[in-house]
Order: sequence, then structure tokens, then C-alpha cells
Amino acid sequence: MLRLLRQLSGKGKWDWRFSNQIFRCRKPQGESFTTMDGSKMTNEVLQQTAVEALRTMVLARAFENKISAFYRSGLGQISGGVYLGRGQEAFSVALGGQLNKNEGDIFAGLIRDQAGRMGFGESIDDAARTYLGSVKGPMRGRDGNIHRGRPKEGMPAMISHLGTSISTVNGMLMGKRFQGKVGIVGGATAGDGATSTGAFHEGLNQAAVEKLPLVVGVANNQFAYSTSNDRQFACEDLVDRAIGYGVKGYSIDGTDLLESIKTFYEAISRARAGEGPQLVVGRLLRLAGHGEHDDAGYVPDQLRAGELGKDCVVKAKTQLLAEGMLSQPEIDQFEDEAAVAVEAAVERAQAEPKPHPSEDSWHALSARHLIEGML
Ligand SMILES: Cc1ncc(C[n+]2csc(CCOP(=O)(O)OP(=O)(O)O)c2C)c(N)n1
Ligand SMILES: [Mg+2]
Repeated sequence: MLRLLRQLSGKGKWDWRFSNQIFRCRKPQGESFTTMDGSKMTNEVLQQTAVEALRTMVLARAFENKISAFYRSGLGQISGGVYLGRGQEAFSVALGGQLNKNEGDIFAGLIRDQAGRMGFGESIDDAARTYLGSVKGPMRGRDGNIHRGRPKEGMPAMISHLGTSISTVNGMLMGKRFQGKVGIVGGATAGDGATSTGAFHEGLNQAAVEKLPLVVGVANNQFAYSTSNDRQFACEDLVDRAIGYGVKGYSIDGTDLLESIKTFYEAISRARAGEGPQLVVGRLLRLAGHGEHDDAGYVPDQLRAGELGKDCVVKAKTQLLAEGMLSQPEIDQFEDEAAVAVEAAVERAQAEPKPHPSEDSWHALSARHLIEGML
């Protein structure tokens, strides 16, 4: 890892910053990697994005494994439910990790988007504090799991997992448009089940009509809780719907990190260039239950054993090694760093106070403290 850092920084091309126990690298400012049709990225950018994405995936997986272990222990550290993004990290980080928080982009992550959230810039402390109920968390210890956000920093809290994020991001993008801000992209995610809701249709239609710079990542994990694709929609591929909305559609293997990165790079570039909403549908499988209370016994063994059942983290490691993008010792270092970061964040959150049951006002949610930057 350090060798890689030295190699990259030695070329003077990358700005590595140390924050929240992880190095974050930024795209060099002022350089354009977009071709005329917005579809190509240089190999150097692909490699740098993929390496950072894998590191984020490893961290997200380690964090979620820890939270899952707490939940399963039954010792009461977690008062809400636990919902994992296991198996969906590649697709998630390919969107969240390629948006630029510091330039005003927006990312509305859902319950499967721990990797995307971290890729966008959510700190591991925000995640740990929310699950473990610390008052220092962005929801001040009141939210059991994933309805957390920092709207001022481009991370709206999710309302529901069922398609509502699209309208939320539309509103934020319209607000930026009215303020005269240009070149900003909003990313929203949805599941296959969410695409059947009115909220999804209304949101995507509105974005198309307004030609908003919106990128929607639909993680088709084959099930909405236990409802399979054949009970969910009658079109062959969800991407077929893009034509009906009048937006650009992409259908990809969502377990493939490099394919996901390249596709979202193109989609984000197009949205940023003013070409309106982009719909990316990724085929994958969630490698967990709907929540940790669900054993997912309804998922056929054949599906688990097939291509979609491949673990995207394992696949990405193999892929990046084969491409010569990084070495096994560097991957091992990612794992070690992630384990240390998770333990440290959990220890910090556990040591912090929880909301007081009688002294706290317990209004459901007040975003004022977030908007005013008081946390
Ligand atoms: C309006 C609304 N209806 C139902 C639910 C309960 N619910 C939460 S997630 C979910 C299934 C979602 O399936 P999908 O969109 O495929 O996402 P996945 O869980 O597979 O990521 C349901 C029924 C909800 N949160 N909100
Ligand atoms: Mg689903």
C-alpha cells in the first residue's frame, strides 16, 4: 500500500489525504478524462478509482460484519434492525465513490449502500454512532440504523428504501439549479422492488422532464424481501423502462467492480454534461437476508451457486490482481487497516453517551442542527 502511495504521489498526480483512518485520494483538478461522447476514462484513472473502491468495499464489509455480529450476539448493543449491503458493495461504491462531495454533488444512499456512503465520504464514526446509539451521531442516537444523513454535506437521510430518494435528490438538484449552481450531479439508489412504487415512477419522470443531472443506480438483487423478479415486473430487463422515461439506460453485471466503475463514470459524465438523468441497472444478489433477522431461505441454491452469487469483494480482489492494479500484500494491508478502523470506531461510539430517555425532547427528527453545521 505504502509503495503504491509513493508510486502514485511520486508522479505528482494524486493528492492523498489522511482522514478518518483512511487515505482518500482525489481526482486531479483541472484535468478532463471525458472523451467527446463522455464514455472513456484513462487507465490511470480507472486504476486509481478501482484501488480506492476496493479499499472502501473492504472497510464497508468489515464494518457491516462487526455490526451483524453485535446484532446476532443478542447482547443488546444494537437496538434497531441491521440491514447489510453484502454482495452489493461494488455497484454501490462505483456510484457513491465517483461523485464529488467537495464540489457539491449529492449521494442518497439506502440500506445496501454502506460502501457507497463511505465512498462518497461518510465517516465510519457516523455509521458506528448511529448503529450504536451515540448522541454524537448525526441522528443523535435516535435512529436505530440507516436513516442517517448530513444534508448540508450532500447526504440526505433516507425516508424509505422504497424509491423516495429520487424525489429528494430531485428537490436538492432543483434547489441548486435555482441558486445558479452548475455542474453538480445527484446520485440516488433503488432496489428492484422500489422500481414498482409510485414514488420511483414520479421521481424519475420528473427528473426526465426537468432534465436533471441525476444518476439512478438500481441494484437488482433479484428479490424485494422475498418477492422475486418474476412477481415484481413483466419487462425483460428493468433497463427497458429507461426508454419509457426518455432517459439513458445501462444494464450491467453489478458484481463486476471494473464494469460498474466504467459505467457509472460514463453516466456521471453525461449527467454532468447536461444530458439529463441516467438509469444504471446492476444485476447482483444480496448475500445476506433482507435484514439480519431474515435467513433468506427463499433464495434458490441454484441462484446462490451461479454467477450472480459470486462475492463482489472476492471478485474485485481477483480482478485487480489479474490486471496488475495492486498486489496481494496491498490487499492484506487494506484488510488490516479496515479491522483497526472498525474496532476504533466501535470503541469510540460505545464510550459515548446515549440519548437521555427523560431529559431529551425526543422530537422525531430535527435536521436543523445538521443544516446549521452544529455537529
Ligand atoms: C413505503 C414502504 N413500503 C414497504 C416498506 C418495507 N420494505 C422495506 S425494504 C422492502 C423491500 C425492498 O426491496 P427492493 O427495492 O428490491 O430493495 P432490497 O431490499 O432488495 O435492496 C420493503 C417491502 C417500506 N420501508 N416502505
Ligand atoms: Mg431487491
